[in-house]
Amino acid sequence: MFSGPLSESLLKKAQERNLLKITLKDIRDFTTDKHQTADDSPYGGGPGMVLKVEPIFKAVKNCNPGTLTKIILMCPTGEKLTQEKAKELAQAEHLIVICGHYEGVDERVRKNLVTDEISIGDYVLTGGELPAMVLVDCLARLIPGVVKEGESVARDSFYNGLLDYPSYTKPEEFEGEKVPEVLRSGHHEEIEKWRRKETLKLTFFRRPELLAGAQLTDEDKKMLEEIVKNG
Ligand code: 4FL
Repeated sequence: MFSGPLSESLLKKAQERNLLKITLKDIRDFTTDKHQTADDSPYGGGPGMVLKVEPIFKAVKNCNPGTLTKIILMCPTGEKLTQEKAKELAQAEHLIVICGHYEGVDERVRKNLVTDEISIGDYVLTGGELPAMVLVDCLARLIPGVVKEGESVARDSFYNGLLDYPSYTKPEEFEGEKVPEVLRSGHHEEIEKWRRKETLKLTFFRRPELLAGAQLTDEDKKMLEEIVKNG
């Protein structure tokens, strides 16, 4: 579940360039019985299995956490991962990410080990492995040098709290659908205006709640009034 994403494109290059180091640990390697039991049935009964506390503690200790290390548990009950939270976590020198089990993790892991609990959305998966990869990918591209500087990151959807504007590339016409004239005009000021308006339109119609938290200029507000009036 990890080798695919970690050995592809940006994440691979970032590791080769020593911008990022990712180490994988298997909690089963930190068990003591011959069956390498990492989970057990819940106290109080009920269905499902719960990830055991000792192997997780041992695995985390084996990562040599320092006082500044953040120990993150991926779980559906965690704080929702947002670009803002990602920016905060990306400041840390050392992160340890624990992948939960869909049936649960012994509560003492959460209470006495974990510093941050993160959810990637309101759905349940078979485990926290893919969410961990989502988090790693999201944080990796915030490390200076991983994504070409100044380009993508600062302009991304969500980065400035609004949705991104639509993009086009060649061909100029596809199945009768043409690239908007203004983008081919070479008129930079008009292009910027069009893009800003498309950003505001998309955000207004799809994610209006994002507008409340955005920094809007007087020009933006005028454009929004127009959007509200004319669609
Ligand atoms: C973790 C879902 C983070 C969403 C099952 C185990 C999960 C998850 N965000 N589902 N962990």
